[in-house]
Order: sequence, then structure tokens, then C-alpha cells
Amino acid sequence: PEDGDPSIGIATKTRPKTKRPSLYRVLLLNDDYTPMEFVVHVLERFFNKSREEATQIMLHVHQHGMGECGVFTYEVAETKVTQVMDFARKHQHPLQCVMERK
Ligand code: TYC
Repeated sequence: PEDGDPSIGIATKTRPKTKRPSLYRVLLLNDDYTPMEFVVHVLERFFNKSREEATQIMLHVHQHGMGECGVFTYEVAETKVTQVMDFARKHQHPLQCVMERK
């Protein structure tokens, strides 16, 4: 004790406080209007995918309704979603990008 009765001890237990950040999946949703080439470009530009991987992901989304672009911490995932949505809107495509807790 800093002050007061030195015979009274305060029991404390510390534990390592480092918490792993929660991770979020960023997903693209399929629609009938966004051109396939535009989706491939989005995956290359915002998710650093190769042309080949971007094409595979795009086709997965096209065939299954949604697909994963990457896994990020909250702030990074949020930024990716905003960038993709702004870019799609700017080009007048209805492409939807969402994030979900892993
Ligand atoms: N279904 C679209 C088409 O046939 C292509 C597409 C793929 C759209 C993936 C969105 O997230 C998407 N042109």
C-alpha cells in the first residue's frame, strides 16, 4: 500500500493484456448488372489480387451469390467496403460489398 497501514496488502493479479483484434471478412455480393470485368478490376485494385485470383473470386461470387475478398481488422475492412462502394457508385454499378465478423 502506498499510503495507510503497511501491513495491509492488496491482492492483485495481472494478466497479459494483449488481445488479438477481431477479424472481419469482406464479401462481394452477386448482382445481375455489374460487369464481370469491373469486379475483377475491383479485386485487383482494392484487394491486391492477381488477375487469375481475381477472376476466380469473381466467378465464385457469380456462381454462388457471394465470396470472400479478404480478412482484415475492423478499420481496414471498413475502409475496403467504403472504397469499393464509392468506386462502384462512381461507375453507376450496383455492386455490393459488405463485412462480417469472422
Ligand atoms: N453477375 C454479374 C454478371 O453476370 C457478374 C458479377 C460478379 C457481379 C460478381 C457482381 O460481385 C459480383 N455480369
